[in-house]
Amino acid sequence: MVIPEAKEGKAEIWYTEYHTDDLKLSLRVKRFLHTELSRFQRIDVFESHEFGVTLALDSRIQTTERDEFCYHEMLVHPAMMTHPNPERVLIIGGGDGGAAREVLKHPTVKRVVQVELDERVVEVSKKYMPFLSASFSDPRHQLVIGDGFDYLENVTSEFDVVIVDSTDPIGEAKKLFTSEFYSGVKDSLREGGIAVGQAETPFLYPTITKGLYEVVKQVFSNVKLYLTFVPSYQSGMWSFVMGSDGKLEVDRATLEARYRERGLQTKFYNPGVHLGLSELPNFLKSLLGLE
Ligand code: AG3
Repeated sequence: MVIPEAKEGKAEIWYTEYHTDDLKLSLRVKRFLHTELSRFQRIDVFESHEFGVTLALDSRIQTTERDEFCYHEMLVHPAMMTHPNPERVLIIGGGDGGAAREVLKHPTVKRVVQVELDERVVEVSKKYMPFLSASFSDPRHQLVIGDGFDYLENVTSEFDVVIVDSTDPIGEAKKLFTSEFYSGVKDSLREGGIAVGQAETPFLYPTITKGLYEVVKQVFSNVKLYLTFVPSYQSGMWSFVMGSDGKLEVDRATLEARYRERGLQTKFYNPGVHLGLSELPNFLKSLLGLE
């Protein structure tokens, strides 16, 4: 129900994500849409005044109607555009459907396999976030409900791009930040394949970002950390790590040609933004030992 404004005074209901004793992130709630405890986690969907429909898992904001494009486009397109012809793509996690929607924008894609642990996230997203989950009905998309880590045990040389759209490295998602997991990801890639995973905020949690960077660096010959902005995530500064045994740099002319040929429609990503990802602020260069 919509929370009515008080006749006198101001009634305020806030959804608060806790970080440190000195930092919390709160969104004022317009109305609650859904709350449940699934087998794996607590799932909340609410409409917030600032960000619109918002999905949170175990009290951590996963995505919002207003800024989901900042995250999903930047998770998906740098890797997809670095690959000359991505046909088969694996998504691990991402049960809301936003990553799949972006992958399916590339007409080169013949098949997307998505392995999501919690079926309830998919169902809830279908109901409340159709702008993300509509891609689940694309005939090229196949949903597997299960553990991404286990799924990789039986997959060899199948995919051109693997996208890891995980929650924070807590509980079930912790193992998606390990070298055992990324070794499995590497085995699942065909020649020249590219992996990318969300790497949290290096501003607030540099050890997590650096940890994942080191893991990916250990497994692949080439590694690249890049930054984006996601206003509804703590600090707004977010990072991703790409790894490949092929090359990770693409020149402007190639990116522009691919962008045009694939007919991509995007709100955040473009070839110029992509080229800028190769540059990192000094504090991150020193965090990663790149100076
Ligand atoms: N997955 C990464 C979200 C991490 C956000 N963390 C937080 N708010 N504490 C997003 C899933 C979207 N498909």
